[in-house]
Amino acid sequence: MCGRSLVVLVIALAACGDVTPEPTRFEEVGPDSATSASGGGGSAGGSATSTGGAGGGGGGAGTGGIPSCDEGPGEPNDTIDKAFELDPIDDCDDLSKLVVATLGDATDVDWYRFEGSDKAGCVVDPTLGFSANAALRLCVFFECHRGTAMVECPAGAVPDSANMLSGCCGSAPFAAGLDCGGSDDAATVYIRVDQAAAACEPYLITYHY
Ligand SMILES: [Ca+2]
Ligand SMILES: [Ca+2]
Ligand SMILES: [Ca+2]
Repeated sequence: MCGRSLVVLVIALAACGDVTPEPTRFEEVGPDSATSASGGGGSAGGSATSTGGAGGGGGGAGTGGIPSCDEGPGEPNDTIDKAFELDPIDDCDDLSKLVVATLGDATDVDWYRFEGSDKAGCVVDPTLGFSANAALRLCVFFECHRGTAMVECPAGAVPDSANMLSGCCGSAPFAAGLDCGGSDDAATVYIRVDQAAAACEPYLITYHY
């Protein structure tokens, strides 16, 4: 940058008056611009270093960060693609499905998934309940087997999305409305539990479809 502005200055000076010092000046600018190029290389090196640092941080969170209290099905289950697969259920459900697990700390995220099928004569009414001593966030996201999920979040729950899937989040039990746009409202249902207000927070989720 300094080299360039120097060139501009030199050209401006040259334009203003005598032309004699011109060749000598350009000899000086050469090494200067080389220096600024090597400065650019240095800044590229800096960004490579910061990328390396971010990678290291991810590794630490993935493996070393699981507290010993963090018990539950499928741990580590901190991303949607690592969601623990629960037994499939249909919409003639008996309300007896539950998951018992623990949020290890404020950074722990627990993902679960199940297949919900739509049978004639029963109602698709995906409902999540939970009990825990401290506050946490409970979310549900839907992937319709056919069609696009139209999700309705009841009062107290807010619309949210994960991995392009629509859903709802709440800090109290809620029943989401789901419509896949056709006669079959079968869907893969993803449940996410996170944002524990306390470390080593045990919780119990009930769910039905
Ligand atoms: Ca049902
Ligand atoms: Ca957990
Ligand atoms: Ca987890």
